Amino acid sequence: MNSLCQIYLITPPKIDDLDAFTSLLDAALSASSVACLQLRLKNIDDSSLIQAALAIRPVCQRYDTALIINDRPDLVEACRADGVHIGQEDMDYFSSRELLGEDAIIGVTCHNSKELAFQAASAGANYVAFGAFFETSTKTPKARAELEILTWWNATVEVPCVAIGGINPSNAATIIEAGADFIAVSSGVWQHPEGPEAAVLELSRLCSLAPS
Ligand code: TZP
Ligand code: MG
Repeated sequence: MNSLCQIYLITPPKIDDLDAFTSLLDAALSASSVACLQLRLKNIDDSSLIQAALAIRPVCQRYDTALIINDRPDLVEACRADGVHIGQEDMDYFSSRELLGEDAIIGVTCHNSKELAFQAASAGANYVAFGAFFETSTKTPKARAELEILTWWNATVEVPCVAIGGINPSNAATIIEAGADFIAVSSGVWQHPEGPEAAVLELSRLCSLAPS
């Protein structure tokens, strides 16, 4: 069954001021419904990551946004998060599931690979992530993905797919129309010239125009 595409927000790679960020996040989440927030911080020690998660968690709860920790199934419990996003080089799906239990959300990076996505979905992943769809300065992506994989996945498999990589309000329409269940966006929100709130609002309008 077709359903509306949803927003999957990713934090900036670095948060200098947690108080300022939680306010900014509050404004962004207040603009429109955001399904998930992925805490994706690079070059950070475990205790600072946990501290950031615990500061962000109440804001996510206020707006009914699931908190997902990037890369680190082992820190999900300490972060009191809802789940984890694992890459192909992180703890594997089965070990992550065993650690976190049936209720946790576990998403898996699958680049542009139908095979990796089938493996993850049949193992029980809650979502598979494809990307990068566009140029991005947030990460040096391991692969570039084509729109076709979203359309094919949407028509073939029930497990939702997340599209990631360089998505912003100016290019999201093609991704949504191709069949993404979620659009994962970082810089397109945090670096939007009119601010994160405007970006989230614009993305949610695009989501409501085109059922995926
Ligand atoms: N994986 C592929 S591209 C990417 C990740 C985590 C970065 C997403 O950030 P942005 O700024 O939305 O391109
Ligand atoms: Mg990763």
